[in-house]
Amino acid sequence: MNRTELARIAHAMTAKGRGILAADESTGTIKKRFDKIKLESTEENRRAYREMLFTAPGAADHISGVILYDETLRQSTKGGERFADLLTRLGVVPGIKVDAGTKPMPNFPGEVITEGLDGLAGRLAEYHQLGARFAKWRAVIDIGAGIPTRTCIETNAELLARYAALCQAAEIVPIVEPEVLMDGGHTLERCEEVTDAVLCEVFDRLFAHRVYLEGMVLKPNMVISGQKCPDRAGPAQVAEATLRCLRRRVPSAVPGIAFLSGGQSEAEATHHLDLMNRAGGLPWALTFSYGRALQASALAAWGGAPAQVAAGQREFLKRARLNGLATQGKYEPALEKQAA
Ligand code: 5MM
Repeated sequence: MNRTELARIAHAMTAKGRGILAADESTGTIKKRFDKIKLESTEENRRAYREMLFTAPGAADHISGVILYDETLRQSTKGGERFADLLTRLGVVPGIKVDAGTKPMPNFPGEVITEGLDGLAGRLAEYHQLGARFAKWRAVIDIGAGIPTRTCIETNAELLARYAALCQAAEIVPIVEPEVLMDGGHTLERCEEVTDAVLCEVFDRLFAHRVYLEGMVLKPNMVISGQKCPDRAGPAQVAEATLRCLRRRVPSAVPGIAFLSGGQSEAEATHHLDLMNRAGGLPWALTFSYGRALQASALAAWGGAPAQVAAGQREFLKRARLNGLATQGKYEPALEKQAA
């Protein structure tokens, strides 16, 4: 394992002013996104959409890395440049989603386990050759009546740690993503309790598997009320509870934390990140690794029309720029009113 190189990449991924674009929607997920704009999910449409995002002028000023899906890592621009080469040329680190999605956990109704460890060492070697320098694995923890169970938390944490160790052996920085979902009617307090337990277990297993903390990036949920909670907590409470939870559970050796947006609106996700960075005095960099909160407006503006590429890129650049400001605590909600 080349620790110096792992630490260098992890730092580059979480550098101030920049963050990560999660464009690793699997074929099923991107189809759902395209359904919303009434666009068929063909390989060419998926390629064209990703090209629109990756070639947005100026976006690389605010985007440090892009998480790709297997298909996308093998695709190229219309002009024939491989996406991984294009991103590297722009100073953006290419990454790859390596989990194989979630499956129901036998004997644990309502809970899921992430698959993808079989053959992972071989796949990582190939991905490295194709240009990927970091990877992502997402574990999903749902909150509901009687869940999550200890067994679900422990099993998912163990899988995350084994994945992270395999990545580092292949000189690939692991993004460790334990996502506590914000679906449901739970309170912020319940989300904090579950997120705390999950992060505690994840770092216990990372330690047990001797994962080099300086060479990884954590991608957690924010501590937030469930979408259907009748009395949702405000932005200041979200920022405060999230920082309290992370300070308790994330060692300072971890260079950076890149949040998922998890179903928050674009503006909400940016505002929360900004408030946390305004707090200052944090031992790790705090940035974004958003999927929907970076892409929703861009996808709608593009709509699958070649004539709308520039409009889609403007929306993407706006979100990238505002989130870049939020990593520095320099975002103002009033900036949302400015044209893309
Ligand atoms: C880009 O979305 C990813 C979805 O992957 P699947 O198709 O396998 O479900 C997802 O893992 C994403 O990287 C994170 O959840 C962050 O995205 P959001 O939209 O929550 O910011």
